[in-house]
Amino acid sequence: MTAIVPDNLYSVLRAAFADQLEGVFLRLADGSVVTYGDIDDLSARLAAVLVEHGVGCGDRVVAQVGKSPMAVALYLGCLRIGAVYVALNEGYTFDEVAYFVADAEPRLIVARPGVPMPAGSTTVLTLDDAGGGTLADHVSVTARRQEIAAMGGRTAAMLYTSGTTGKPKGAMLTTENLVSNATALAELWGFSGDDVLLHALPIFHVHGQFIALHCAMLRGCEVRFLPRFEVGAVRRALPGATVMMGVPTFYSRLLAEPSFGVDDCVSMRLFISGSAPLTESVHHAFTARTGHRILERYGMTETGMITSNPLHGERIAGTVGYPLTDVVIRVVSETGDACPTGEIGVVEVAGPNVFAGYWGMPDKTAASSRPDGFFVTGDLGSLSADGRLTLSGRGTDLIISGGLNIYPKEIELLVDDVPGVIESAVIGVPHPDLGDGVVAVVVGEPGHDTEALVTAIRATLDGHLARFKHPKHLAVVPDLPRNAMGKVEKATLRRTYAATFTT
Ligand code: MLC
Ligand code: AMP
Repeated sequence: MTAIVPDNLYSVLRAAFADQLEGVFLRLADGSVVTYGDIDDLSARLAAVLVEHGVGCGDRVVAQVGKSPMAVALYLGCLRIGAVYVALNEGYTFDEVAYFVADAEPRLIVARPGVPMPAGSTTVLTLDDAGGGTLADHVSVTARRQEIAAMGGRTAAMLYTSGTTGKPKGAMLTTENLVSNATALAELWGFSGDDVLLHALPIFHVHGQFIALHCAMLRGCEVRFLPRFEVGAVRRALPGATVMMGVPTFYSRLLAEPSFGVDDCVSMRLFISGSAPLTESVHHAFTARTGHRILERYGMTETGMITSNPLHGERIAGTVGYPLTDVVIRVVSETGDACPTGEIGVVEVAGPNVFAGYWGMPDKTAASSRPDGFFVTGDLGSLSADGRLTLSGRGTDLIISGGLNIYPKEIELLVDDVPGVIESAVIGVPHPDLGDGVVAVVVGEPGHDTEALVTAIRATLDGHLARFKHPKHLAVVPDLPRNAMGKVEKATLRRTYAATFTT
């Protein structure tokens, strides 16, 4: 039976925390708190400010802002009026933001003060990391807007995700996607009103914004809201916390502290990891040091969470567990047939968590799904006899660095344009801190000055490409390895540069 999903995500969250209005929602690093009642009031005022600025149901609001209670309230304010919240990575450059703005055609942009925006005639309001700026100025003089939009927009939020060859695509996430996923996870991971969630993730991605915040709001529990992941701050916030969600880098960085251990984790009941592969060695080292078995789960922007290791039962290192409630997965071969148990193929997924499509790109939407509705993740994996999924890489060249996706093509196109470069190949190789580290292998024109070429490449990337995507190592070589078809052999390059960051 199909569940009836309310139209408005905020009304679902509001109903869940309705008896917690006096309770703490966000506890900031300086000890100040924002209660559920405060956020309800603030998001209502923000909804009014949005309406005053002409934002209506279905309109996009682009936000490239820091992590603050006001940023959370902005998201919730959008939900209240059915506007589509589009969060952008804070590190994106003007050029990158220009693409997103041109594509999303927002009614309103909210950005940090002093950061130039490619806005054209679109209104820009500012929001600094402390919650100040012109957005806050409007909020302070605007009356609370009482009603929640009766009809939420079908798309609640849109997050951009890149492809191997093409431009980034806006993944449209509906109320049903987000409600079904959060409800399943809050249940599966045993969230209760007594939990205290340690939140050190950015809030411009599925992980920190939807998974973490929705789980907390559905149970009305406290969130220790840190501006970013910093080991010292996280260790100070751990006592009293019960759950932490993180990318694998969080765990390897904690382990890199010799004094980190059992005493840090006395109040914790659950450490969750995802967004990138958690190595078996980190999983085991964490257990040895703290007694906690990290619970690894798997997801992506277009689908939210897909599988999870169990809360009770065996959490197996190197596996990502079983499909969530109402989610169906299958592993198929190149011919589209289901793979036998244990055989590696492409992971496909169907369920209420699967997105509505790519914004304005029906062809790309169609190309990403099968006629029977299954979404093709592009991840490779295999299923055990009892339905447990083990991932084994991707069918594409995607690099995942510190939980952030980086597409080689985007970097190669920029590098290839630098005068003096003949061609380039960008790869990800093991990095002890970030999982994958980006390496650019470049062929220069005959007679080039290597140092000058490297400087020119770095200068080109500056300003065009968010810093986290910049190659951590740049090698200039006479030629690239190719197969008989003339295609660059990235597997060979990955082997050649495998030890770049580990020795
Ligand atoms: C920052 N830098 C990175 C980086 N993060 N470089 C490569 N990979 C990264 N992930 C660079 C900066 O550009 C800067 O470069 C330098 O490192 C220092 O910046 P910083 O801001 O001080 O970095 P740090 O705080 O150390 O951040 C690392 C991190 C952070 C791992 C803590 O990236 C992070 O919080 N990652 C989580 C990402 C996330 O939430 N992913 C979920 C996606 S959703 P320079 O050159 O300027 O010095 C998803 C679905 C799912 O995938 O399943 O969840
Ligand atoms: P994104 O497009 O940013 O949502 O990234 C989604 C991708 O992250 C997935 O397609 C996977 O390749 C990867 N991913 C997420 N969780 C895990 C995990 N637990 N293990 C391995 N890869 C993961």
